[in-house]
Amino acid sequence: MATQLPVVEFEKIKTVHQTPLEEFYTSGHRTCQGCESAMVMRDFAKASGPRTIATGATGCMYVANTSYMTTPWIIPWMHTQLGAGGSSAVGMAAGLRALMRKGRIPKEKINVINFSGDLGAADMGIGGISGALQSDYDLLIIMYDNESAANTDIQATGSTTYGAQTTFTPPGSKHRIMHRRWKKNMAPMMAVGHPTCRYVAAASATFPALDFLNKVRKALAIGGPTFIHTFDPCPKGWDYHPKFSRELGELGVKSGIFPLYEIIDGQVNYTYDLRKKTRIPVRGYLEKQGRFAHLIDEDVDYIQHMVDKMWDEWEIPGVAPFTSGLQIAAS
Ligand SMILES: Cc1ncc(C[n+]2csc(CCOP(=O)(O)OP(=O)(O)O)c2C)c(N)n1
Ligand code: SF4
Ligand SMILES: [Mg+2]
Repeated sequence: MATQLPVVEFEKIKTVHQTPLEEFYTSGHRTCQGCESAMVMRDFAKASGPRTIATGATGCMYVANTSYMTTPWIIPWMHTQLGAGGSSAVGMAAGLRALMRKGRIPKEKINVINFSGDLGAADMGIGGISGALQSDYDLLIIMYDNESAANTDIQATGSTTYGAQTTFTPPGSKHRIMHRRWKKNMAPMMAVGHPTCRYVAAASATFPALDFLNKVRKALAIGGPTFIHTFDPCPKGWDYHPKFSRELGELGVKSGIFPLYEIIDGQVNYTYDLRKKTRIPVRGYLEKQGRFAHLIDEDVDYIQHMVDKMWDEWEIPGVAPFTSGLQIAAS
């Protein structure tokens, strides 16, 4: 039986001035200048507050945040193996529940948050995350997506944008495009298959302001197993000057290549609703990044076509591609 915990109200942050000043991820890290994944760390810790325990799968956000004898974490933090994000969160939540049931620690809501990178979550750890989202534990899994295995020098993952140059997919004279897979649609995949998971979101740390902070709060307030996928420009892997990180996040959202939404109890709520706004051409997003420098017009047109299809033809625009139009003939 699940231990009944006191309900904690997480207030919505309505303006930038209402953002808590306290930091729980602070100096002492060695992430690159302009690293948006580091912003994701800072923001989730800020939004969730001091009664939080984090587990982090191997990746940049483990390695760059735990250089020898230094760490930016103020909240308790534990490293877990690459691909073990889901099981580490379940283990942590189960341990806390057992300690509370036995009266060893007071009954209170302690936020259990796992962060895993795109390789760690969408590829290697997808099974463990699925198991965690099918549990009845209070936990939040954040897939921070810098679109590569960044820590090991930018290898392609299932989350890398079509056409991107990575160390696994270098453009050559014979094959201009080596990465020919379309990005995995991770958040809806988690929402569709896990009825126990009442909150799933796709978020961006810096555009629009407060988007991610409030999504973390909503996930924790709704409780149970929850999942957020973030969109994290990475100056090293995407090959651009660090000063453009926020701008690239904005261009990615405004071009529609990374839709922002929440799925709460099966209801889709667009948090930057591109059904009602004019999308900017995806070219403006692609041409600012060295990883796409080898693309020619027909490649950009193809990516634009795929993004248009997502928004104009999908059953749930930008979220899910299913249609119910298929007629199966009765024999
Ligand atoms: C089982 C296992 N395989 C490979 C590695 C080597 N490795 C360490 S970090 C990493 C990349 C992780 O990529 P991602 O999850 O996207 O996080 P990022 O580095 O991009 O932050 C790899 C392949 C490992 N630590 N463990
Ligand atoms: S390589 Fe990318 S994800 Fe890793 S620390 Fe640098 S900017 Fe951040
Ligand atoms: Mg990554």
